[in-house]
Amino acid sequence: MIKLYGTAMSRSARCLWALEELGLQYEHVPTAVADAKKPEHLKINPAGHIPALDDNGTVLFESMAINLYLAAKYGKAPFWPETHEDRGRAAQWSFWVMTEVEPHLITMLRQRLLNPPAQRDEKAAQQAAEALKGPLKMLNDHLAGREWILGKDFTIADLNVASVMSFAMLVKLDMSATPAVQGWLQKGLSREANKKVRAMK
Ligand SMILES: N[C@@H](CCC(=O)N[C@@H](CS)C(=O)NCC(=O)O)C(=O)O
Repeated sequence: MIKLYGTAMSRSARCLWALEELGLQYEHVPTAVADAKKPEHLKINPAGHIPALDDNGTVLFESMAINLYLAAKYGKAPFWPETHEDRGRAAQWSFWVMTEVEPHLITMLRQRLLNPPAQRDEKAAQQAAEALKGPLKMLNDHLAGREWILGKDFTIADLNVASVMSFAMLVKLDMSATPAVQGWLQKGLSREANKKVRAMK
């Protein structure tokens, strides 16, 4: 049995989305963010974070690694691309969004939503929004003339990038200067598999 640890109100949502897109049977253990450092969870993920995956004894952490693993093991083309070149591109976009986009969106989340109101710093949120302009423009240029990141089909690259970019909706990031990103994100997040995850605990 596949087990996915982590509440859907966290980065675990992206792995739940991948499991749903792949149509896999799995058990969802909605470990809370606050429980990620508890001894029982540290046995599963010594890094003390959610999500974590247990695929019949193969235990993995890091959301993007989990998703690339699931897609490679259980996915078919086009979701898991057929060629090594497109698989490389899927990894590229996944690492890009994790390293160049997610840290700024997390800053915005903290400063606009997660921190107690008295500890929020709107200036830091605005600096993060400013830092996102370059990456967003780059993605916008890439999407021009393409339906999805790798071309005409929705793939694991779209899922991984859109799952991070979904934080932009929560923090009300102004994306009006990047309409291709806006349209692509709406389309990706409207998929049934993602809507199902959004209704989970
Ligand atoms: N890079 C990791 C980050 C995981 C992460 O920081 N998860 C947060 C929840 S979204 C967490 O576990 N926080 C609890 C803690 O750090 O104690 C991934 O993508 O899986």
